[in-house]
Amino acid sequence: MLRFLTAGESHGKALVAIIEGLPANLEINEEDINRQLFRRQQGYGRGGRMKIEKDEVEILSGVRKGKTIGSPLALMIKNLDYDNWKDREVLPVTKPRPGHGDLTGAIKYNQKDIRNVLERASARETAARVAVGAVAAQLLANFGIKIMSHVISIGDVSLKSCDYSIEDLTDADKSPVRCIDEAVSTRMMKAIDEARAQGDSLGGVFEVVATNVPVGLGSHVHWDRKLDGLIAWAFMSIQAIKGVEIGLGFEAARKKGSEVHDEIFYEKTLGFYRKTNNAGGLEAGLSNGCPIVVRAAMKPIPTLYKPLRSVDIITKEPFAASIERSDVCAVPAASIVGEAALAWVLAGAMVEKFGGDSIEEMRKNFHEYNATINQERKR
Ligand code: EPS
Repeated sequence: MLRFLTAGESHGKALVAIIEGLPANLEINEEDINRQLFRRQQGYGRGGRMKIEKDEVEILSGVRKGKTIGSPLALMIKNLDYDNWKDREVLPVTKPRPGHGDLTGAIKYNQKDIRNVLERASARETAARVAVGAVAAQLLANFGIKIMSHVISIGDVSLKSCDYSIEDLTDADKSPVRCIDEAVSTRMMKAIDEARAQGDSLGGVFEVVATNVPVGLGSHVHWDRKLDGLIAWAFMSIQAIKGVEIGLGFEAARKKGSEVHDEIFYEKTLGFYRKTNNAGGLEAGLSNGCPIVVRAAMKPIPTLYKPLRSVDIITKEPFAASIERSDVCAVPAASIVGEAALAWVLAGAMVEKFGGDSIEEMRKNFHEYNATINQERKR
């Protein structure tokens, strides 16, 4: 079983992650982890904090001579902003911001200083998840599985669903908003500028796609083994995500069954195949061999320059929340976190299915499974 934990507060010393259950002899490319961390820090609409941080991973354990050794991998990303905070007098925060975990976290954990909640609830934690996801993606690369993402909409500016193919997604990083259509990108940036000028924020939708996923990851037999359920969980757990769709998603509910289900065809050279992928690569909680397609909706960032009404937790006096700095839009960054989420779930499913204590053992099991499937379908 593959599992991970993260620790660290937004303005604490560092973020750390521990990954347990990786096969030994997996090559770990530190530069690539840093490349993913860099990608998460990009995106039009970020605030002042991203000018301070330059996320870089330090691998503390579990790797020797560039390869995993079977023991837990510990990763650390320093918070450069820590140095600006450590000698500062930090006053207690008593004014909860609507849309954050401030009020409910303070009630639940019996805190009189909201900082004890907001520091951990912060989306800063997603840097650790991206580092973990980058390791997962390196495992998946051994089996030809590739993960990509792009931004579909920001505010009310949206790409049309028929406007792109999976091959186009490799271009997403060229756009400051990670949208593959140049004209739509420009309109998205304009929308962000307008929101910034109004002291407001914007959410949006991003899509993550995994290709070359083998048939049969996950399982139909039990609720907590269903791969679509695990994917939805991972995405919903990303800060500010309010909705997840797989394949046609909510659109499927508006169509007839005959328009939704992907018909099955067979040819000796190809085996079983589909001409459509409305299921988004998942049927009954199992991967069906088609690309896995996940979309997630991110709410607008709740820290606003435009004051929202709230109530002080100590004095109970009403006030209008105002802030020092904030991102206006973090949907492009969230799409990179989404890649990490999908990489993580698929890596877990691969380890569960193909097991093995070393990558060699895992590869052998994978090839044997594929050989069996190929033999069966050519019968
Ligand atoms: C965040 C608030 C901002 C963001 C932060 C998430 O930080 P600060 O309060 O320091 O201005 O920049 O995101 C990151 C630091 C990051 O690395 O993504 C929040 O409240 O969630």
